[in-house]
Amino acid sequence: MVAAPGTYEAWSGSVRWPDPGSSGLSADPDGDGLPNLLEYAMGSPPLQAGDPPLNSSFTNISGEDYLVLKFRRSATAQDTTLEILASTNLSVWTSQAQSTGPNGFILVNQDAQTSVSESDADQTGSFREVTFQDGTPVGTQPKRFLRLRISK
Ligand SMILES: [Ca+2]
Repeated sequence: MVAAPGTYEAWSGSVRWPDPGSSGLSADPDGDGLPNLLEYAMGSPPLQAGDPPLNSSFTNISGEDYLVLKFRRSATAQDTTLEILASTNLSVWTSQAQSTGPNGFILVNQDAQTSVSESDADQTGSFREVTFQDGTPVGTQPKRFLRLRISK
């Protein structure tokens, strides 16, 4: 049986896993802290440890700093859901934006300053560079956190 294109199973079938136990969704055969599901969804090599394909920064708009999250995602995966969430206390998280399968991110939080954009940065059509800008100025909160949740 051939796995359907754009699925984890098809991706996994294209990797030369060192042993059968290293191909699972939560396995981390290169030991870089990214389980295979994240390597798949973010388009990073599962057998070659590297920096996490995600970084955060600030942008200043009219004197206020806002958190910015940038990461790469697969543009071909059909079976993943990516969600950006925000929190002020690491216990209550609110959804900010979501993407299902190859579809672009849709804003859940409609705050005026919240934005999400995607580009075909490497011009291959295989990946999207996602830039999310939080809509809450960090100066108005004691703490502010963003996270990316990936599920299959
Ligand atoms: Ca890994």
